[in-house]
Amino acid sequence: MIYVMSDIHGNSRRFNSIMEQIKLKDTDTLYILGDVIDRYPDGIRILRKLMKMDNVKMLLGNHEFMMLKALKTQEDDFYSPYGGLSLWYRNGGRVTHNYLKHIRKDLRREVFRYLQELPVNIEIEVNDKKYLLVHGAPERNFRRAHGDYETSKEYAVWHRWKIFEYVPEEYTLIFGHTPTLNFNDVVPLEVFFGDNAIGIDCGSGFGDGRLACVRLDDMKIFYSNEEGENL
Ligand SMILES: [Mn+2]
Repeated sequence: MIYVMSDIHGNSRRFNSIMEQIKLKDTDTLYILGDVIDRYPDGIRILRKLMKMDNVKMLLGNHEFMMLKALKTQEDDFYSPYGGLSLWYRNGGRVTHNYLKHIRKDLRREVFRYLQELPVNIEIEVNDKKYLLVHGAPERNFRRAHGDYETSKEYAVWHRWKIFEYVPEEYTLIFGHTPTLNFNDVVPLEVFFGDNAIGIDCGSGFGDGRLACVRLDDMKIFYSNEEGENL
């Protein structure tokens, strides 16, 4: 089975709730569309768990991108920011940074090395259907974009794909990054299904959000169990 999840944002309670429900097998694959870290405090812990799982494939999110940019990754000057620290902190990065300061240097380096290698888009096929997995937007749309981004990588992790924007022929886009309340005005947030796009960020990084996971084989959706939801 193929599962897709995004924007966990350090929330281990929600992450564990999904993992208990999907009971991932060695033969399954779980795609994580970035933004494992920041906002809630357990991002690095979850990330290290995911790194050890052979059946997990991850995309870089803008939060991991921000972290890499904000911190020098070479051991000698790990703590010296070379720009972007304030941006990262404004976006919930302080808890992640504090956690990183208290783990072993070699573990930090492992995390950075892993993140630096991550792709920003992945194409997959499930049941003869093609999917383009992205955090923010298809990297190949970069040329069509104006302004704001220096590289296609930066564009792919930061840009918020909009419903009228291009999706490559024959593909269904699966994206995180932009909470689905921008597409579906429902409470609690739900996975959004458009004509050729599926939005799966249900706001796990926020108090009133939840974490979603889609099983592409049969489009079954799993949501984190939230306290008080049955009241
Ligand atoms: Mn994001």
